[in-house]
Amino acid sequence: GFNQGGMGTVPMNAKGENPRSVQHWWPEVVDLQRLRQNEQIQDPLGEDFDYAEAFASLDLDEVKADVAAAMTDSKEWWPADYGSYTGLFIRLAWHSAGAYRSGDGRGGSDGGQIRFEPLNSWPDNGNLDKARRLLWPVKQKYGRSLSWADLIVLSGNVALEEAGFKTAGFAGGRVDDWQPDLVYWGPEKKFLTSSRFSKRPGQTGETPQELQETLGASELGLIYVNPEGPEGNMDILESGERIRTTFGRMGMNDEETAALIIGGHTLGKNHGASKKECIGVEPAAAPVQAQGFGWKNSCGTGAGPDATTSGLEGAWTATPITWSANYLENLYNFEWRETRSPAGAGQWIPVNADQLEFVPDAFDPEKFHPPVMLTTDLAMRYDPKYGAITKKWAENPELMDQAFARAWFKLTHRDMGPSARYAGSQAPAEQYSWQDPLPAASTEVINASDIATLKDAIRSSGLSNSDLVRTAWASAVTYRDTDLRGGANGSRIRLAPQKDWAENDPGMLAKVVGAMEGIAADFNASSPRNVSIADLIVLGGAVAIENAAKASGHSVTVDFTPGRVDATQEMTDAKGIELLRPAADAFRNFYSAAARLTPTEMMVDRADLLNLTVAEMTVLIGGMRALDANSGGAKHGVFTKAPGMLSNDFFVNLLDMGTVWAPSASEEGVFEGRGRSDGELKWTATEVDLVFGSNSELRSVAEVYAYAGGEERFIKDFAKAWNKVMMLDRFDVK
Ligand code: HEB
Repeated sequence: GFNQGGMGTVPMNAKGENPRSVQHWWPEVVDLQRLRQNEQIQDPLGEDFDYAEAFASLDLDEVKADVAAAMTDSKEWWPADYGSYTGLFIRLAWHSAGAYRSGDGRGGSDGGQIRFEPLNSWPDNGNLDKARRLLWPVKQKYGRSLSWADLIVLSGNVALEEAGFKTAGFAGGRVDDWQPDLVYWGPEKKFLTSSRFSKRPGQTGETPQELQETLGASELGLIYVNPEGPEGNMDILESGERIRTTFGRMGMNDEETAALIIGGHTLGKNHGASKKECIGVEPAAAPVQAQGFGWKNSCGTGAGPDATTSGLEGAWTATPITWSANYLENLYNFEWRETRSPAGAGQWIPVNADQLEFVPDAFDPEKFHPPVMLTTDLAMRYDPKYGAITKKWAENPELMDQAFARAWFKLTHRDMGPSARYAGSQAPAEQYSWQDPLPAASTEVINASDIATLKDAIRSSGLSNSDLVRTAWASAVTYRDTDLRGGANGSRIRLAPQKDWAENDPGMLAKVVGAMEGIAADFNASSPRNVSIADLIVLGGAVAIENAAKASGHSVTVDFTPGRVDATQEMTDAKGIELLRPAADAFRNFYSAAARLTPTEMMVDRADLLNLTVAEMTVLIGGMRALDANSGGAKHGVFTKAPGMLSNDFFVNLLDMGTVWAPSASEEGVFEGRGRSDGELKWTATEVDLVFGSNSELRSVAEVYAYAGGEERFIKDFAKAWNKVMMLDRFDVK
């Protein structure tokens, strides 16, 4: 592909007289912008608007009929291939979902992020600006009851269904964002400039190669891999390895990956009629009169038969708008040779192509072409592992159809979180392991007097405040607001792999869980209602915080909403859960070699995954330190003479000019605080403690909690932020 745009025009609004960020001058200062996004009110639909409810009230069949009508309503400004936007709509849905990466849950269809830069202008998303404009009449008709994010995925489903394919279903409930997510998409400064598959040090052979953790694509600006093959070399086997790595990063196995590629390329075509020089800049760089359209093609009619997107050209099957098994028939029945598209891109056609002109032209009913394959398509046959799978499907196309239905549903729904978030009447009944399923909630939830009884039982269990807080936090901190996975519900903290994570202090954890199981057994034997371990773990945290506040002379009630359930090991996908493991958790002063960023950056990243604001992050760190809740019982940052008591000592002592800080001579990553006058060692700390004194924005919030008389406010805010974290995954309650 060559659709990089970038003709060197200076965007009309870039005079360079804009304010510059702090990081422009001092790149080393931590950027809190991601958390600022969490505190802005940014929804023009109104704060009280309940999207899932609005969506559920739609007549989904009517909406689908409207999408189907738009799909065959060919516009002269972007004429439909074969009279239908089938392929375009599927590609739109796939690219909106396909930027998802399982490492941190970022990307994906939720939020409708493909509407915004950088995704809107990614080279790989060429001409998807047209696809969304074609859907605008449907979006306009349903307004706020149909989010762009839902409409984009739905359009892919409708296209598949209209083509005759039976999908697994569709769930709505994706809430639109109104600004781009701040995502680390990669280190590069320019799109499509370098491959990320660098060789390991000392490695000589061709494969395997590494891709930096959490990134999903082989080059910046692609959804996954270069269609022409690695770095444009038409190396089929190497291409197969890269497909495996990049699709693996989105949590797809070989079977799911092959099904997606085969199913996707059963329909639609490639667009590469014109030369690279014909194609204008991407939407973000286009002049205002282009009204959001990019990639203006100045050759021929610029669209229809002259359309150029990837620069590759041709269709894979004889049935580009009808579902069929023709992709695998072609892949296996023919031998393939290299050729070039009119635009000059490397692709493959059958060796006897001139005898195989059975693929219809997109516009001229008299014309026929040979089928084409991309280098990545040929990997579906020649890569030994993909080949073993696809060979079977070639003989049993209905197995491929079933695999594609499941994989497509996963692709387009996997960043929506648990099925409790699904809206509308057309979601499949089947539960999938990637949804992190939970058992049904018990109909009768524990009541206020049960909660009082259980709190007494926890109080007399002999468990320390620190252990209760540590355990509750560990159970909740796996939550990721990016793909709505993880969290305390299900109490998967009791199960492998979480129960064995070193930072969860397995011995301590087993003790707390054992005690909770005892309390639950006693209670459930004598009450008509049942309490879950998940609820008890969270309630334990609340009890500990209330106790610890009392010990410092304050009375606070931590909100508690019962109704959590306990998952079983069987319903837990251990490999999928392992992806939720925090490489660092500043709240427990934990940092591991697996961390990709500095301790402070990891803290901000985790706070962002927990949807926290700057103030919430600050108050939680201070409170957790006072509660002595560090992983492994480390004392770093526990700036108090009374650990386990809920006080604002962390802030008061951090800001005390009587302490001078210096890196420890013996322990890397640790700092020592000594009395300014006597040189006596007072405290130890890590970077994530000291940054609340060194960073000017964080210090300004730390000051609030260190004010004389600031402890009351601190405890109230801490309890509130704590409950927010405990409730992050409660999609079952409004
Ligand atoms: Fe695809 C198209 C590549 C996967 C679906 N793709 C396409 C193209 C290319 C590609 C280059 C052309 C574009 C234009 O227009 O020019 N893919 C690719 C790659 C991969 C893929 C490299 C990985 C390996 N796909 C895929 C998937 C899916 C798809 C997974 C789904 C599921 N595609 C698609 C479609 C189309 C495409 C539907 C067509 C579009 C139209 O028609 O427009």
